Amino acid sequence: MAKTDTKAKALDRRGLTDEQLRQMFRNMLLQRQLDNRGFQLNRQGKVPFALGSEGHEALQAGAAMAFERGKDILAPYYRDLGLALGIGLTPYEIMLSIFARAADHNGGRQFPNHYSSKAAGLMSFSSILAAHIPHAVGAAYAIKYRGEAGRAVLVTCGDGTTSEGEWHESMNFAAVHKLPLVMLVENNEWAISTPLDKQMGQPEIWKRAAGYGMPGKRFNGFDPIETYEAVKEALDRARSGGGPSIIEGHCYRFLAHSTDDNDMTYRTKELVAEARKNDPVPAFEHRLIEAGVMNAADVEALRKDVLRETNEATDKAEAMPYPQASDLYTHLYEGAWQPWQ
Ligand SMILES: Cc1ncc(C[n+]2csc(CCOP(=O)(O)OP(=O)(O)O)c2C)c(N)n1
Ligand SMILES: [Mg+2]
Repeated sequence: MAKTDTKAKALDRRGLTDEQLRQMFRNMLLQRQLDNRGFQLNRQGKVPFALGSEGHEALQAGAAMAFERGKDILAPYYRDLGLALGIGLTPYEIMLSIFARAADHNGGRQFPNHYSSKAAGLMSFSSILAAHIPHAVGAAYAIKYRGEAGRAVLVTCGDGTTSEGEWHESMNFAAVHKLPLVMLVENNEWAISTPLDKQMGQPEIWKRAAGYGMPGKRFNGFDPIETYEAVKEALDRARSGGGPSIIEGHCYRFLAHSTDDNDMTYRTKELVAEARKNDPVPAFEHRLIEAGVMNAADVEALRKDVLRETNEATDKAEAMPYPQASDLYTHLYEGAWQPWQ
């Protein structure tokens, strides 16, 4: 790795070490590579569906760095590839989910991109927008009820999801009971084809926090360091008995909503190209090189390593068997009872 050059431009690193900065950057490269792979596999007819986090890389790598493994609980939503990777899931585990293989933690029975891992503290979640938020609030309630100091729940969702009734009810309940919860909103300006100004009359979601009686904050979700700082501050507060908060990271959805969506029916190429000028991946690469944390050869080596890991994960997961019809009801009903009996 590059030695810190005395002439290097100082980086406002908010306490993050060189190693943590490189880890965040690797996570961002891996997100992009795996995103790409999902779309490629879909076009090859090998997986029925894929969904990308392009534009969310910095936000998710920064947030994951603030998560305490073995203590905190993550209740994510479907676009959280980088959060899943950042708290310890492997590309192989991600690929098992995308390929819907039996060895997936959900037995290959979940919707693709809906990862879960008990070992990593990642809660299983639903495709129904906001349905996971009351569950996350319940987990935070359990932490408080049991007096488990130093733990918190990090729950995430998109901008559109904040319009759901469950979102409001959950925030209210969390505030009343001062639960150890952080509501992280990933504002990418779109909810499939619905732009932010057709979703809400007041576009700064973090400002709603005051209405519930909790702290709120907005940060630049294209900056992983700023994200890390905002998420860490909110998680530290929650872990130490200071109650919940709503924090909002601003980013952008560079790809279509999913492989089932054609975004050119509701937005223009020019609009996306304009947002891409602030692409967080090359921007962070540039900052790390400028600060002497990495050099161009380090970045090249990292890119190759990420591609190798993605290729190996793809081949290994693809070779695994699908779930069998005979285990369709496993984990659904207690004992050997079958619904048709
Ligand atoms: C209750 C409910 N309504 C509608 C949908 C269909 N749907 C799936 S994703 C989505 C958009 C959500 O947008 P946002 O919360 O901003 O997240 P993003 O996809 O932009 O990351 C919609 C409307 C759903 N899954 N659940
Ligand atoms: Mg959105």
